[in-house]
Amino acid sequence: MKKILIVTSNANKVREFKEMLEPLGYEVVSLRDLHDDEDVPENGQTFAENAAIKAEHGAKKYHVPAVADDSGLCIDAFGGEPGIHSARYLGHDTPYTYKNQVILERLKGETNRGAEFHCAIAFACPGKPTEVFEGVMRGSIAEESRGENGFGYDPIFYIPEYGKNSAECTPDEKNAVSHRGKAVRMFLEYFKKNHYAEEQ
Ligand code: ITT
Repeated sequence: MKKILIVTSNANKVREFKEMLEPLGYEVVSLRDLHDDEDVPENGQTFAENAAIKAEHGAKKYHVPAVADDSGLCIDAFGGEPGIHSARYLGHDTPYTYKNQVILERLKGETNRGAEFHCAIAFACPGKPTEVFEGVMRGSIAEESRGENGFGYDPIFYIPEYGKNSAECTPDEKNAVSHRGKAVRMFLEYFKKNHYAEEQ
């Protein structure tokens, strides 16, 4: 089994990485599996910088190649916010039902509802330059929250390709078009091309 360390404590990200990587024969190990709850300071200015900070931290700490994901929702009418602050927006531990409700309230009557999810995946290998792969999913903020799947802002994110909100999509539907799905596929191509995919 080929192991990939994902430097995240977000269980939903882990689930999505597993959905995409396990069928290809990879074993996904996360900080949760290592009982590591250290909070890595994300003080970068971009998704790519923050992903690199997290991946390099993990690679250095565990002396293995490590992957990290930094992602978020950018809303046009909010000038791209919450963006890299998506996890902390309205409070880190605030339930997403509340965060999503606040966003819908703030956009009431707003016709400019464009938005996009961004994902930067960084791959840090000890002794080598860090590589970053970025994916974007363009859509809009729905008029109402719908769906039980996914996580975070998925219930209020409308995906035009499917004509429904992200949380109404099956995991396969979401992963096929999502910011994370696109970045994971770019990462995998690089990973295989550079022969990292050997047994570890
Ligand atoms: P780690 O840093 O430990 O990976 P985190 O949750 O703090 O976990 P981020 O700083 O990258 O991760 O914040 C990402 C936030 O963006 C996440 O908590 C969600 O609120 C939102 N987000 C990212 N991808 C999403 C997706 O696919 N669907 C819904 N919301 C998403």
